[in-house]
Amino acid sequence: MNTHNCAYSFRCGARLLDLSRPQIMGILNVTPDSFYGGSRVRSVDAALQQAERMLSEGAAILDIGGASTRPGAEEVPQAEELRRVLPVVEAVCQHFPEAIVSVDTWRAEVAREALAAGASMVNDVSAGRWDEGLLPVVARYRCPYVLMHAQGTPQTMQLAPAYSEVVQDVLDFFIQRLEILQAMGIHDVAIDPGFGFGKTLEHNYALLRRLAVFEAVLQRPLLVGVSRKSMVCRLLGTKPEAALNGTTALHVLALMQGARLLRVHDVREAAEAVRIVAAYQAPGDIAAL
Ligand code: PT1
Repeated sequence: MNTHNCAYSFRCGARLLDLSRPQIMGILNVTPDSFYGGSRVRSVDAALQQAERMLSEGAAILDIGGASTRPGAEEVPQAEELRRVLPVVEAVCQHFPEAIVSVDTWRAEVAREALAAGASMVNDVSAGRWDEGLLPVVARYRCPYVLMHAQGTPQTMQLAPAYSEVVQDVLDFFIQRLEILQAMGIHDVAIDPGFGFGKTLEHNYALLRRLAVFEAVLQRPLLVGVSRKSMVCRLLGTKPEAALNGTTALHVLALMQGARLLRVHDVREAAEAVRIVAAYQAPGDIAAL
């Protein structure tokens, strides 16, 4: 299956994010309660160390978040989210000007301040539905935007996920939201099915099985976030700490269907998966990969 060479690229501030090859977004959680402890940092210094490591291992983007959105996470007050995220965004942008910094937030004010501090992408699990001010901020900054599907909110989304047909329902959702983004002049958009956000194990695997359809229909690059999630842990009976091998297997399946961005805790392993799949798909070019 070698039909995924469409040359997407996003302008991120002064840098260009080239998506002709898959790129890696490293997860930097400035939270005390994210579901995988390995991704948490609790100081600016620790964040800078983590950032340096992820960049050296091949991350193009660092996704900085200050409020967990895993199932069951409690809502974090805006002032607290700002207090966590802003110093890290500032420090990472200052120390690593080559990095593209994305802010993982659904709040307009957090996005605005992060963009003003040097972030150049917004990753929003709410698709602009939880804070009506968010999309206008993205439009004004003309920055790339990750449009993710979620059913419900982190507090309630795993109680009773229900769809008439999950792939069709999620596709319909993206078509509707893309129309709104288009009308606002937001064009650099990555599509993310939102694995684990109001979905059963069956829903998650149904979406992964049909991933290629999303790019074919929507004509946007796909972002996939499966790193150490329950999609791996519940299937294999492991904890997030033991879910790296399963995560890599899912990354390969996603890449085979044309995923362009992997949002991951483990950058080195994800970068290896990208190279393996690239070698498989372009045998003539193996030496260059
Ligand atoms: C994601 C994502 C995200 N995931 C994007 N942003 C989280 N664009 C935070 C579980 O089932 O996939 N895409 N930001 C983390 N959220 C979850 C959800 C963590 C589900 C764990 C699970 O274990």
